[in-house]
Amino acid sequence: MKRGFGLILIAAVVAAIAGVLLVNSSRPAADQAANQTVPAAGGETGDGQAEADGRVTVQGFAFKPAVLTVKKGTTVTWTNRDSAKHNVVSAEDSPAQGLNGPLLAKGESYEYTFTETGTYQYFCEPHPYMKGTVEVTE
Ligand SMILES: [Cu+2]
Repeated sequence: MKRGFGLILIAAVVAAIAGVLLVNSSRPAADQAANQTVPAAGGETGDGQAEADGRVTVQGFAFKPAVLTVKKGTTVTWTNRDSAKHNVVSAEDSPAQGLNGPLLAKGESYEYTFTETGTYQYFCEPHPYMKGTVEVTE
């Protein structure tokens, strides 16, 4: 009788431990699933914004990204993050023209809306080695 009760107690403890292990092993899987949906949702939002507008950062005497592809009708914003002044001007031999921004101080931006498709090559007048391209597609 006493021994039978002991076996039941051990069985109950084993069952309880197994239950805890099961719950713990299923939790990380649930966390992983939750974590996986967050970046996926963020990525979709980022893609949507990339189609709606374009951004180029002017930093370290370079345009980032150096080549940006956008759809026709997109407004691209260049923002200077350098202490040095930069501008955005169409290269003379660029297939598509139209970029002619002012010298931008740190934190200032230049916007241009691309209403025609084409390859827009540009550079920075004070630093002609700074070059960038915007590919505008249908
Ligand atoms: Cu420059």
